[in-house]
Amino acid sequence: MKIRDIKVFACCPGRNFVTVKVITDTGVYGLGDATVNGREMAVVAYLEEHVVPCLIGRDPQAIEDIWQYLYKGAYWRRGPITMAAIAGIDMALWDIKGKLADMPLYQMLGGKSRTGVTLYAHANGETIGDTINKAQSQINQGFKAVRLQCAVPGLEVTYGVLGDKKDYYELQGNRPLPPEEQWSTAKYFNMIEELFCEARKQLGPEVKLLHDVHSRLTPIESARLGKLLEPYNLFFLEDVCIAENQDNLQLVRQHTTIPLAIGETYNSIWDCKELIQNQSIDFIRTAATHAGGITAMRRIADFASLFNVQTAPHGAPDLSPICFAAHIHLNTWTHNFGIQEYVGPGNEQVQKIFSHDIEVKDGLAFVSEAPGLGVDFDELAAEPYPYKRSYLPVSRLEDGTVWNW
Ligand code: GCO
Ligand code: MG
Repeated sequence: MKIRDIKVFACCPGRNFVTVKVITDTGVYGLGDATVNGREMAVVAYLEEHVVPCLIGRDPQAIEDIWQYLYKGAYWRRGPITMAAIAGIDMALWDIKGKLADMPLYQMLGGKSRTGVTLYAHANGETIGDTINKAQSQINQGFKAVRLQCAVPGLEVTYGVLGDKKDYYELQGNRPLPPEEQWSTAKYFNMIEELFCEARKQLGPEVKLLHDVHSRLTPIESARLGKLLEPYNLFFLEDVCIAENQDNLQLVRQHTTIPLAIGETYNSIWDCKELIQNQSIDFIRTAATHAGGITAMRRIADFASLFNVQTAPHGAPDLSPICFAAHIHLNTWTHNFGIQEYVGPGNEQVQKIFSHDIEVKDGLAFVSEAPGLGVDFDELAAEPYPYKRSYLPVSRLEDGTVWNW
């Protein structure tokens, strides 16, 4: 069996997605997600110019060999663009293998460790009251875990809050130049404790509460936040500070018992090796699309299991449903799985272009029994929605200094 062709699609059904389709000489094909938000066309060029020509004629069943060929063979290792390109191919090859074996991916990984995958929903509001009401409505729909994000009084926009936009697509899908947003750590600290204090009071002790700091704090500020929020029993605190220097999280750890989650931007096991082996985190948030595919996620999950670290894959709207499907398979198999982020099924166009039968009920996702990943891509339905340049925002402190967005 040989790879006959590889097609790379960039479409924008509300926001941009890069989709890889590996086609074999028998007609069986596989799909992968290779989307890097705000840098989509770099991955398309990397794939079309540097990867596709090397793979035509190869055996699509040699997944590990192709992964190593693209990783070690390129000399230039790691980095978001390289690893998303590898991920797109890797997912598609696992999809093909599943179709050939007539088995869903989770079965090939080792079978089920659980029946349903626990999801956390988002609640974001303009005020504390508004955020808690939205969390309540997610709980009413059956979610047992909710991430709370609230606008910071005194700042025009806040990460994770919609403002006047109707959904994440309108918020993130059409920004031909990067908007600039202000950040103030002092203003954030004036709001954040009250949000969780009120949420616990009003939502009760059972619901799992989560929060994403989106890397805005320094390590010592992160430690302070952890201590402040400890009484409200968070399930995890995400991206509390940057960990380019992996010791940062060790410093936070020395001061607080709040569970820590990090890793959505990591592109390889090397970015989280020390975080995991030093047990300076509790949840690793790598995504199949950004960390090198299913082959790499499997390795990270097994390594993390040695150190009591659980997986909590990234599930933002800039990961396509192909990545979501891969995560649901991985999460169904991974024994040390923790929780999956979930922002809903996507808009009508997304659902039409990427079809699957993953069932979401009472805050759990149930894996597809279809062979491979169990998701399809409708090329014709994607055609009316071509790629549109769109950026993530850039953050500045009130004095104009560029800060982490
Ligand atoms: C999350 C993330 C996202 C990112 C986005 C950037 O936890 O869901 O932080 O919202 O901002 O994926 O591309
Ligand atoms: Mg995040």
